Amino acid sequence: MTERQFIPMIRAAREGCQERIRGGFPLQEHWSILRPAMADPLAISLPRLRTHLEALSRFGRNPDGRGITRSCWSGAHEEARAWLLGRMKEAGLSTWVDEAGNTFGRLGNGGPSVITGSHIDTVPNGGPLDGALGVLAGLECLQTIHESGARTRLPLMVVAWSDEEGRYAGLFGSSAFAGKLDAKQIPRLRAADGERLVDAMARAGFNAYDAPKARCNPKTLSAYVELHIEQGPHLETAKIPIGVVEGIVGNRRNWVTFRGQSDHAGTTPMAWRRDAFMAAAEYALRARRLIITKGSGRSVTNFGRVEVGPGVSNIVPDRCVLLHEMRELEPRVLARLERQCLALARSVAKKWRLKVTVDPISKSQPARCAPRVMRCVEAAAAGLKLKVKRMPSGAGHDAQNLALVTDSGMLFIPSQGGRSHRPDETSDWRAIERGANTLLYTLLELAG
Ligand code: HGY
Ligand code: MN
Ligand code: MN
Repeated sequence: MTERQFIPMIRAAREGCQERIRGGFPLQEHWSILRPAMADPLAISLPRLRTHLEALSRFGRNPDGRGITRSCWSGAHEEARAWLLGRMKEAGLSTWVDEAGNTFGRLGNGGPSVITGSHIDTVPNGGPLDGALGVLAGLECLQTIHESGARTRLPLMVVAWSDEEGRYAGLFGSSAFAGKLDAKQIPRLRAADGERLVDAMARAGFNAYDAPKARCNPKTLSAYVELHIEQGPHLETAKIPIGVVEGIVGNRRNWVTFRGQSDHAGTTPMAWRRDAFMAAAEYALRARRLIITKGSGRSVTNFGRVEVGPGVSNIVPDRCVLLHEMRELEPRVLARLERQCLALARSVAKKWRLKVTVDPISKSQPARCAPRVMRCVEAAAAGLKLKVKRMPSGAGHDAQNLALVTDSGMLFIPSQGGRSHRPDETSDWRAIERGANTLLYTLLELAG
């Protein structure tokens, strides 16, 4: 069938489909009409996407050749940003970087944009797909559309959001874009090792105090959709290729500092000791229990860092700092758990006759994904004859900030063994191709 023949079909199907969107019908018929009719249906180039994923994974590759450490604003990250801008230009996109370090590529003009993307920063010793997949699959989709000569009704954009992993502040770039960045916090933001955000950004050529200027005008946006690896075991276990994200957990990250009394570790009677480490250890175990038993059943918590001072064998610790985070999909449950943990910290400190302070680092709100975006992902998957599963995201993502300013959603592909935030994070190439093609048709649907 030639293009001349199937264009009218597209128009008819689209009328029908817009009808269905208004009427709330699923879009499945839309794509089942279209795709078989299309002589050579649009598809991403897996070889090119693979080349780009492998190239990006080399920036910040650890000396042992396994994990990747590409923290935002680091030399490796800024080299990766320059490389990405080059690929965006090659793909025919107009490009720019905003004051919060978000890297943009755009195809088309006029009208509110349909945005896709993710992040190119990684956790320390992380894997090659977390974030990178969403940015490079998004770029691949825009390049495929551009090369096909197809013109969408709305412009398309692909973005790499800065510091999603939160070395300094979680979801930093998309928070600034969504107008959520608290300017007063900027001088206080620092990494767990003490390095200040202001210094890290200055080294990369950015003025951290300008970051709030990255705030978007929501009227210039039509929708956001992000492709990401699931980072958990559910899709692989269920043998389902595409996850349609219904909601994204909120996160509370705090420093919990217990201050006691240093004493001789040999001569001080055990009952006399005001041992900061012991109080912190009791708090950690009881907070974990509280979140498991009093949360939603999906609530989770983690203690990713412990600092004990003065840190020598023969002195009773007088200071212990915990890096404590908790996550939950229901806003009220998350707020209650944070309050209960604060009360627990105070009661443990009292029991051990020492002081405790809880200092917030970052907080993100849980977000519900937009039904319109979810339906478009499901229609695109149906057109590709791929089964889908609606599910929550236990990981935080930039999409939850975009939900504050536009219709926002996500799609997942399975992670092998559910592994992520570790060097052996991986998904198979067929899964990556399915995810990227589903993203392609989701973008075509959202951008008309
Ligand atoms: O930590 C997270 O949830 C995400 O991977 N940034
Ligand atoms: Mn991620
Ligand atoms: Mn991550």
